[in-house]
Amino acid sequence: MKRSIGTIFEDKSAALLICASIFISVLCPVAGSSEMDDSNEKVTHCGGHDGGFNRQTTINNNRKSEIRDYCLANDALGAYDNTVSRANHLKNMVKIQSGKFAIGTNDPIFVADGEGPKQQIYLDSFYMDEMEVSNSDFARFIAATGYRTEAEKFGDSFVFESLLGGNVKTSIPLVAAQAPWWVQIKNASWYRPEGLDSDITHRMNHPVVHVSWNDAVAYCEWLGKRLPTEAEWEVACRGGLSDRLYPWGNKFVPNGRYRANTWQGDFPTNNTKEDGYESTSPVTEFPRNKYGLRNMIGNVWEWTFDWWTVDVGNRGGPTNPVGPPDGTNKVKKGGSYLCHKSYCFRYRCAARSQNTPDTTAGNLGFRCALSGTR
Ligand SMILES: *[C@@H]1O[C@H](CO)[C@@H](O)[C@H](O)[C@H]1NC(C)=O
Ligand SMILES: *[C@@H]1O[C@H](CO)[C@@H](O)[C@H](O)[C@H]1NC(C)=O
Ligand SMILES: [Ca+2]
Ligand SMILES: [Ca+2]
Repeated sequence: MKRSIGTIFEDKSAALLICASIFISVLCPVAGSSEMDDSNEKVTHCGGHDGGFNRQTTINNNRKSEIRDYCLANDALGAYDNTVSRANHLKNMVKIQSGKFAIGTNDPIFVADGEGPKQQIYLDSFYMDEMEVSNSDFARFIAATGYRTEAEKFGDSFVFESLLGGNVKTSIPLVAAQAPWWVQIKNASWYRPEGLDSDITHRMNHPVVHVSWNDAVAYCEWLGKRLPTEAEWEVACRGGLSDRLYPWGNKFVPNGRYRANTWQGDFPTNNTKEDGYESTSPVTEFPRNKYGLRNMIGNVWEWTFDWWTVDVGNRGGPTNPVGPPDGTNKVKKGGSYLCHKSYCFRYRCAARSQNTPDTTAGNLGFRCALSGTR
């Protein structure tokens, strides 16, 4: 496998520690989850899903029992109810009714990305997670399955340099001359986002990062869900508005109030954090769009189902498009906390970028979707 280091940048073209995390997420079900729980009317078809465990064969059973032993010893899994947890995940979704939608734009900022032209499409109804998948959500998945992420298997992942502690910084090779702020950090993974001396204890309600496309698919399948297609993602992002840059309109900071976590200041040296965050923010932060979705742009990039192509004619047609039949990279959408207007103005609904499915980085996460009729 060859990871696409080259495209993780906001690019110029424009099991003890694990268990500690799980332990925390289980015992203290996350700031923000009370808010997540108030949405129970929105999903009407919650019962009867059965197909959540397709990836069972990928699970490392030894590790699974290790985690269980440890957690049981610490009475963590005692408080953990897998059924309830999965039902809650299904509740935290909104339904987007079938219909005709426009995606893409006739005013592309990055023409080479295939942002345009605008296309008319039809989508069947689907459900979309209201929020990015959080560390707490992901910890439950690991606790229940023992799944081992690709970053853990590779033994490293990509981290934005200024988020690293001083000791780590001095001993690491830069990833690429044209984007020296990305560094490949040994042992960086979802529960140690900046490497061995980091943890997620104080960010259980932040989006999970350092998860590959394959990891994202495994998580969604565990819940009987799937990744959204690019078209679904973009329709969800637009929140029922047409021809707008952002999920709420065209003005990035309406009434002086930030609605997304991106980069303010000078990239990559001076993050002035006017939106309140240097790195990730809680998945519950920032207002919802009209569909009830948060952080469709900013915070973390989100994997979609589709293979990447810039050719609009090869994205699966006008009805429930699922992208080209094959490819090398998967489409990611929405931009991240590292996106600055001068450098990566990709925190727009029409914007798109790509990575190979095994790529992981500290600004790349996901949310899940579900077909409306199954
Ligand atoms: C760090 O990753 C290496 C593989 O690159 C692995 O051999 C080692 O056990 C890991 N260390 C810890 C503490 O997880
Ligand atoms: C960062 O930018 C702000 C706003 O332009 C400025 O006031 C501040 O001095 C800068 N900080 C550094 C370290 O350059
Ligand atoms: Ca920010
Ligand atoms: Ca996002």
